[in-house]
Amino acid sequence: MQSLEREQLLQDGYCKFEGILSPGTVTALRAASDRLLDALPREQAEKLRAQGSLLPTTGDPLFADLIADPTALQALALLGFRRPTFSDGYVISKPGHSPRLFWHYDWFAWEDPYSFGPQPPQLFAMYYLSDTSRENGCLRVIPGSHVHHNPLHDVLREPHSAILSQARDMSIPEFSTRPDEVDVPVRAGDLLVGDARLLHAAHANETDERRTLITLWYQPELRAMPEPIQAQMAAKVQHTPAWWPQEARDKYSALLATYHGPAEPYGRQLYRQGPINEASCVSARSSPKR
Ligand SMILES: O=C(O)CCC(=O)C(=O)O
Repeated sequence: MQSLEREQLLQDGYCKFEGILSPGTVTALRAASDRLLDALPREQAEKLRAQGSLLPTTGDPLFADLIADPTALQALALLGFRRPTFSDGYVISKPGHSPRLFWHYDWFAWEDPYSFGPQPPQLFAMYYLSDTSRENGCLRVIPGSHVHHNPLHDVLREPHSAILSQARDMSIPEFSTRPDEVDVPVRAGDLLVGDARLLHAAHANETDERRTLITLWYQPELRAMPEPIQAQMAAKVQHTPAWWPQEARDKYSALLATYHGPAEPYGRQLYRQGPINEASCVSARSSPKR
């Protein structure tokens, strides 16, 4: 029998686990994130107005505990993924009074047929360090867009390009309000798991407070994927800095995605419509609105 969360992940492309982190852990993560964010030069923050800062989680060994958090790994096991691997993680912080985050996907192996199958090839694990709402920039998603072609796919350009990150032109489709989008507000300490192929964005942060999120990327079943994808995942791994304590290095290294075969990693392949989601596009268009 599959869990309700797994059902939602496969059907909608995301699911939520409430209260995975204790308030004490959230406070400690917020302190570690604030230290990294406060050290960031102002010009760098301005370049990333829409998405906010994007700092690697290798910046503090405390993040090793989060990446290997037993309760979070149990949640992944409940989704059917008992041996996930980890590649990279980021502290993403939207400053107060920052614009919307653009619509995008975070999967880049679209020339491989595996990318059109039902299995999530890669998962985001998102932990927001404050409660989120429309006011402070909660996540927005288009349910089902991880496996169904969506009209938005036809007009999206390179995700995370400078024009998008700097939010220079808010009239482009990447910043639009979509008829099929839904808000995904969470409480600090919840774990939001999603398929890397899912179309997602975030509301503007209209408050005075920074809204910080830690995004971790896991591969639920690395060895089930074609070798060029395994190589691509291993190539994006962030390795532990030498200054981390050995215990944190060991904990982190045990989860890392590896590939030692002959295949070349795929480059950054942008979305194209595939054979499976071509068919599902028709059913998506004719299905009733949520
Ligand atoms: O800021 C968010 O809520 C989502 C961040 C995200 O998806 C990204 O920056 O790729």
